[in-house]
Amino acid sequence: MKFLITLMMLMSSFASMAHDGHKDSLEISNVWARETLGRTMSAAAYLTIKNIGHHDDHLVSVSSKIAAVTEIHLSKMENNMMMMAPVDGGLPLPKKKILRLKPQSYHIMMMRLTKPLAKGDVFPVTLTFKKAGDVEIFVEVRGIDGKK
Ligand SMILES: [Cu+2]
Repeated sequence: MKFLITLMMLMSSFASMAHDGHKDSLEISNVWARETLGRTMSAAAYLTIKNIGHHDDHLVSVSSKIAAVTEIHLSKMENNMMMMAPVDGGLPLPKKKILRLKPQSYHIMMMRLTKPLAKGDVFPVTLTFKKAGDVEIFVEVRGIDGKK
């Protein structure tokens, strides 16, 4: 009986993996993060989310197991310095609209990483949407120049 429950849990996790990057209402692409250099123990992840559903949605929160803290951040120039801060309340994603998390703009911030990120690594991040619920995505780590 115990074995059966474990097997069912496994199967349900495979089912959610099959949905990677694509819940019916969302099209997720260009998912990547920059490798970390030296002793840097924080990293940003980027992606493009298109709402192809019939309803407005909202990216409520993000989480990952590779960092102690994972937050939605916004970078912006202030007094000629690049500053970043957590975004309160998440990000709206109206139907037919595209949300781009990209360098010098919105990003997923991971702080106090459990280990450095090396080019070629892949790690999961969970996005939580108001309508679409939890969506697991797999982030590809690229070089410091943003190239594969
Ligand atoms: Cu940040």
